[in-house]
Amino acid sequence: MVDFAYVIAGSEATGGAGLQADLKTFQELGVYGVGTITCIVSFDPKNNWGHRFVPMDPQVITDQIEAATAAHDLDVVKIGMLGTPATIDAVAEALGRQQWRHVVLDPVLICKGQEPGAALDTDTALREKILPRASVVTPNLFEATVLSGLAQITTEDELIEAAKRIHALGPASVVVKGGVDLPGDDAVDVLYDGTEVSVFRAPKIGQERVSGAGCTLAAAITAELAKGADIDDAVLFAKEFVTAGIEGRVAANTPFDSVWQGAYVEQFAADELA
Ligand code: PXL
Repeated sequence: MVDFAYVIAGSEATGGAGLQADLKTFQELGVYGVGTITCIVSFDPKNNWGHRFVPMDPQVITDQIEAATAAHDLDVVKIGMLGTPATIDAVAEALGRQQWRHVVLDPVLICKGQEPGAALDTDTALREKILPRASVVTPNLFEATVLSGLAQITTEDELIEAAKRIHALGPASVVVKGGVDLPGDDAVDVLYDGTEVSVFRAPKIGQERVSGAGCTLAAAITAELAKGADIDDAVLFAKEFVTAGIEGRVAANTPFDSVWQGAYVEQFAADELA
């Protein structure tokens, strides 16, 4: 029987990030995806592709979660962009209504186009109401800097220190992603589970950010956990999956390319045929 993976996240209208990237990842990895929309981001091509952001009515989020969790016995969920204190409250309340085997949190902090004041409230609500419920949290360099309170993160040791500080805020495991912004030739990720530190590396592919990379990594971790993998194996695999997706990225009229979630399976099929 097929395993189920659930995602509660924002819609990103170009298809590169957010719920769209999550559901594509789930499908590629052979799990049945179920999605709940928290907010809608529509980049504005007339305004330098800036973010236009509209949160869902919290009741509509609650209704979607009610429908999804009544229809299916879901126990592994990914949380992506939530958007406002009110949407965070609705999601936190719903998360508390049942037991979860895993809650994978991609702590999407600020979205351009939001008021800085509102963003601060949102960060605080995320930190207080969602982060402690996470079994895995996957901050990027910026999010790890904000959550850890470190002045900066420029080395692998600082990446590890950030992971330890974020672990102290409640989540069971922390994956801090160095990405293209951490100096060095490799894209370095650090996993800390409260006892052990594991470091994952892959050579950087260019120096440009690719849209959907963070979403895809967290979604791939979620899919692997849904299938029964342990966290170490899930992170190791997810890094391979997203690395293939970055290599196979698709160009767009936006200023950035997008991850192609089909690249891993294409590469795997090509290897099988070779
Ligand atoms: O990549 C972060 C992200 C997540 N979720 C949504 C987004 C974005 C970035 O644009 O729009 C909905």
